[in-house]
Order: sequence, then C-alpha cells, then structure tokens
Amino acid sequence: MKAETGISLVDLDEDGVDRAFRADVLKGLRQQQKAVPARWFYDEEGSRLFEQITRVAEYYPTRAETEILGAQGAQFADLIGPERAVVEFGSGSSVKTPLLLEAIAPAAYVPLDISGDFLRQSAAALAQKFPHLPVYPVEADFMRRVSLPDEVSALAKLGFFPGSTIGNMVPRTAVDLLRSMRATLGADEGESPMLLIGMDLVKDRAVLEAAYDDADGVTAAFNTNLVSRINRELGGTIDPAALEHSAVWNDDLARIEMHLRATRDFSFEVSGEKFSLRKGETIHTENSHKFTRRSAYTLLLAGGWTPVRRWLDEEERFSVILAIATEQREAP
Ligand code: AVJ
Repeated sequence: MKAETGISLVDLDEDGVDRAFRADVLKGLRQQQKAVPARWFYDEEGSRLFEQITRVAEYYPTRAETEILGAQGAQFADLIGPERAVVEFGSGSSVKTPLLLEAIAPAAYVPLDISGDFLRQSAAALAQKFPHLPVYPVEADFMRRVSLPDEVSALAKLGFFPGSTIGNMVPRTAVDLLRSMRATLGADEGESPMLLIGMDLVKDRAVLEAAYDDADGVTAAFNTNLVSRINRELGGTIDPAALEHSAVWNDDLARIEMHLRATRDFSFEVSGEKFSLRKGETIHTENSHKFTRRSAYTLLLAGGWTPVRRWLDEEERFSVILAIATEQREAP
C-alpha cells in the first residue's frame, strides 16, 4: 500500500475552524428555509452514529444491499470480468467492499475520499484482508474529476458507489456527480468503464419514515449531533432541547426529508451572527431520494451511463445496478 502524504483538503482558519463548514452553515441559516448540507453530519461522533443506524431494526438499506452484494458475486464476475481497477467513491465499508473484491478478482483497488483519516483507516484494514491486492488511496473530492494514480492508468475501471449515497443529492447534483465519475474513470479512453451503484427503492411511506425515525432514537441522535457540532466548532449557542428530529416522506420529490424542528420560538448565534426560529420552523438537514427502476435508469442515462443489469434483495427493498459508460454518438 502506498502512503499518501499530500496536504489535507480541509482548509482551517487561524482558529482551527473548517472554513467550508462555517461558510455552508452560515449560508444555509440565512435562507428562508434554513438548511445545512448533509455532508456535515459525518464528524467522528456522526460517523459512529451512522454505523449504529446501519444496525437498527428499521434501517433496512445496509442489510438489503449487503445481501445483494453477497448473493450476486457470480453474476458480477460474469458481467464485469477480472483485472479491473475498482475505484470506490467514498472510503469503503468493511463489509460491502470485501464482498465485491472477493467476487471479481480486481487488479487494484482505489478508494477516493475527502477525509484522509477515514481513507487511511479503511485502506489499511482492506490491505490486511487482501494482502496481494495493490491499494492506492486517493484523498480527493470526488464531486469533481479526480486524477487516478499512474499505476492504474492501463487498467479498465469499475466505479463502485454503494449505500444509495447518490440519493442524498438533488437530481441535478446527482447528474453532475455521475458525469464527474465518468470523467474520473476515463470514459473517453481505452476500455469503457463500468459503474456498480446502490440505489434505494420507493416503497411504503410508513416503512421509509420508520427507517429514518427509529424507535431507539439513533437517527434522531444522528440528526441532533449536527447541532452539537455547530455549537462546538462554530461557537454556536443553539439549545439542542429546542429542536426535535423529524423525518417525512415527500411524495412529489420521492424523498425522505430530515429536519430539525423548533419546539418553541428561540434565537441563537453561530460564529457571532444572530439567527432565530419560530416554533414549528425547521432546519432542513438531509434528503434521501428513493428510486423506481425507471427513475434510476433515467438518472443514470442523464449522467452518461447505460444500465446493464439490476439486482434486488429478496424483499425487493433495494437495488444494485451495473451500468457502462455510454458511447458518444451523434444520431439516435
Ligand atoms: C448514508 C446517505 C445513504 O440517506 O439513508 C441514514 C444517511 N441518514 N439515516 C441515507 C442516513 C439517516 C444514509 N446515506
């Protein structure tokens, strides 16, 4: 495994405050509908709470996707073939990634993540499990085109994007990401890249709302942890007790929305700037889009990927889709 020594992508000011975090929070709180991007959930405590979410009874996506990855290995091997470089968008999960790598016998593994710490941890764990597989972690923001290590330039690529993380993005951002992935994986050079992507399915409202509002309150704690992070890192004075967790299915936009709702009128400061919420007003903290077969395919096609095959878990709650970079052509 090659140790990456590049400087951190996190840009801190003279007080050690993450500039991008502060800018996103202040901009989001100044809006009529207050909102904070979901990517800021994942500090150390947030990552730990998300791990815990994946184990609560109501949160089915992780179990359903893991079931698919475990069951369909032979078909993955068939359709993808060996000797590709697997490029994972995100640090990789200790359970899902090995299932894929075992199934297809790749020539290299390249995890991409903006957090060098998560990246090095998970890359090291993986290198232990697969001692003969070259691992080349890259610290990068994969929302943009990323240059891959020279060591994998001659290999065909398979992008891997599990978890239905694509569902956190509104469609235009999701399309931008799919197009960036195409560029990162070298869609216009050599053998066409493929993409294996997890996309959660539209289903009964009650099942979806329970998955994002579990009885043990783990998801509520995950949502509220954002407030603790703002208070700690940005000198916030938000009273966490004045906000309650809410998870609601938006049927027009086919997404679960998570909000923090004010239980009374109150004012607070963040980085010295004053804000207020009236009772019932919310801070919108996350979208989790759900897909049908057609909506998933339309999104992939809009991003330059042609669906090849789709798999579901036994209970048909979650989909994993294999796609191939669409060839550029002029006529229909
Ligand atoms: C990690 C983005 C896939 O949207 O289901 C879980 C995050 N939020 N419970 C999701 C999440 C609340 C999760 N993703």
